Amino acid sequence: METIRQQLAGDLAGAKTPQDVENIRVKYLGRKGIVTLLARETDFSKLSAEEKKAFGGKLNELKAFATEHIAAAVEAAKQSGAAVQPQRELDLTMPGSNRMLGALHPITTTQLELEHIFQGMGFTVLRGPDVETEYYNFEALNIPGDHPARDMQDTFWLTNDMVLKTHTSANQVRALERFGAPFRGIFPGRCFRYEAIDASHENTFYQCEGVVVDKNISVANLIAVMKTLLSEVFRRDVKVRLRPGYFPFVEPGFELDLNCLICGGKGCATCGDGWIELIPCGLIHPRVLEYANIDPDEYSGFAFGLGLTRLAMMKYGVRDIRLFNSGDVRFYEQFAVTM
Ligand code: FA5
Repeated sequence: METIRQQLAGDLAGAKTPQDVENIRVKYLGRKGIVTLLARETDFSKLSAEEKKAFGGKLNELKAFATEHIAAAVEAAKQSGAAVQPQRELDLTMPGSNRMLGALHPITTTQLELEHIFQGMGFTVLRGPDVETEYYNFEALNIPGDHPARDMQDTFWLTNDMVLKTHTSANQVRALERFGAPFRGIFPGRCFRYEAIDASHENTFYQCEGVVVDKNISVANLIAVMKTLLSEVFRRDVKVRLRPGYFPFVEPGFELDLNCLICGGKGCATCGDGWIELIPCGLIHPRVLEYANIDPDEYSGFAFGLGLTRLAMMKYGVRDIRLFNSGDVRFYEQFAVTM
């Protein structure tokens, strides 16, 4: 009986729910419960008067112990049950459960915006491959194998002599070969360079190339398109500067720099001297048109290679380019746009 008493106390201590307590009650005091059977199945006729008295007394004690402790546990379970009860009721004033929605990455948002702006100016949007031939990435852009300009873009070479596209200019001749002249198109895409990474340089970043080929295209057309682009993206006055720039696939070539919108042009860790190199551009070199089977005596064109990731930095005030590829949801959540 002492063993039964200890076992019962242990079971009650482990009971967590009203149902647990009910199961214990049945186990000990139910019709076939341990205590019930002990009383029913003991053959009292075989016991002496003193044994009957001693055994009966202990049995009654055990029954009382079981009844009392189980009743207390039932009460306790009821009380805790009562406490949780209201939470199960339907509360119509509760806000609905919040579903987490995916959102567009700020670079994607910027890219879609650019596509929209350029489509409004009659440009076709095209995509080129990330893994590119040496021919389209360099040769067809007037950068032969021994040309020092190859050093301007540290490149990831694959074992099959292909490269991870170092710039979206690699799409220029591909597109012109396919569509011929006249042509107006942009090619947003990912670029890869073996770079020393810092606040404004990544090894994987986005550019948006633009190409216009038609009769009598001049620098004036190029500047008009750049102005429209910048006013539509920023929707306020921004300061830019145009300076000569060298790229073998344009002649003349320019660098269009944006006055840094993070420091207001004072100079900071993002821009260095107050200016961000944003859109190199120029008139397409006649030799590139020839590579694309377009007669440079009949047609001329301009091209630009906008730093899309840097544009997103300026647009959203992101000081460090590394945040874009960081995978840190806390960063992305700040720009959440769902479409
Ligand atoms: C080029 O890639 C040329 N293909 C651009 C061009 C196109 C010139 C058409 C003339 C005509 P550049 O290496 O400067 O040029 O890169 C262009 C832009 O991409 C830079 O101004 C900058 O905004 C961005 N960029 C370049 N390297 C990185 C980098 N490591 N991380 C982030 N952005 C970069």
